[in-house]
Amino acid sequence: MKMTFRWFGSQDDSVTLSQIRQIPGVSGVVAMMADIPVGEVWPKERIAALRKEVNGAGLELEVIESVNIHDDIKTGAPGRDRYIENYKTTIRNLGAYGIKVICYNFMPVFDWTRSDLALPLSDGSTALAYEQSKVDQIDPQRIAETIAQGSQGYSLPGWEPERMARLKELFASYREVSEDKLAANLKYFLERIIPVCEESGVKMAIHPDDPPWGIFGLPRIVRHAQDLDRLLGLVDSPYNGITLCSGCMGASPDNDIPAIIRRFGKRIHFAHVRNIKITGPGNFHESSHLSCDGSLDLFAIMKAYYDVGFEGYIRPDHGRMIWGESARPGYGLYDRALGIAYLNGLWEAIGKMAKPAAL
Ligand code: DNO
Repeated sequence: MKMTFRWFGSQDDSVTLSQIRQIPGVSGVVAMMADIPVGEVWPKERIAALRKEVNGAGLELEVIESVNIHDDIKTGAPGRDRYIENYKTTIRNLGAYGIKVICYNFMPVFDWTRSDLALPLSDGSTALAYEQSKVDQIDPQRIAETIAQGSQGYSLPGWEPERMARLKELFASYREVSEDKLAANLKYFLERIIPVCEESGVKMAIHPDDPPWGIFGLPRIVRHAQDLDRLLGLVDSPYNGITLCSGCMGASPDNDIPAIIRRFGKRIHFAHVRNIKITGPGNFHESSHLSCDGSLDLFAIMKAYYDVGFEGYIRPDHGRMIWGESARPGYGLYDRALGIAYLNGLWEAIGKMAKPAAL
């Protein structure tokens, strides 16, 4: 596996490349370009400059999270072909600068959703949380405001203000989009871009829906193992793969993450590994990465990755806010660095137990 760390760029992150470089075992960063409007081409010069900056800090840039998908592609609107052509150009441009994996999602309107971005935990830290009854009370048209209030002034991935300003229109555009229609639109998209991925050496890795159940009456198609089966069958190429987010899919107790890893291992190109504490049906909060702090067994998860011979990219995911750090919710330095130390420890122990050294 290759351990990475998500980084939002020098203009938009409280964490610096030199800090990331000092986390033991990290080979590279996972980056994005939040200022490029969804649907537009990522220019080569920008990618080259980003790569130079990251490489200059002694880190690799091989994963992008995310190149977001324009809603016209998801709804199958007439404008979709133009955005698909742009996406193909972006894939070619990224491939030309050594990008190996693009993480993306196919969630209508909203990317990840939470009811609280700073829930106090008993140890004095804060974490992101989701409580269904609270979400049910939020007017979907106003959720962007609720989310922005807890964002500490940082931009939040997937919550682009220009899209949030058009929520009413966006909701209307999904009115006729059933889950089957959404899956058909994903197939249409993948059929056109995967050949370009194959030529460019760039693998697509879809992120599951977060949380992995329907919200606000919008269709959802990446929630559980059956969905992953369907997704991989839409275009049967290794370039059509998965970002397996343990904390996201694991929020549904029906999703057995180690079993999912064993089943889909070869098509998982990017692993997000984090823990969550399920507190009731439809309710959870994020926790430290440690197994004993959450509902997921991180040893079993890492063991499954080891057993399938995982050689892809991995990163810790959302951390708690600890030690007085002020950062983008979920994306501070400290708790994610602790998460990496723990994941590396598990990996080393699993490897050494699998192949004990001769005494
Ligand atoms: C939030 C992230 C998501 C994720 C996208 C992938 O913290 O997990 O925004 O990056 O859904 O496209």
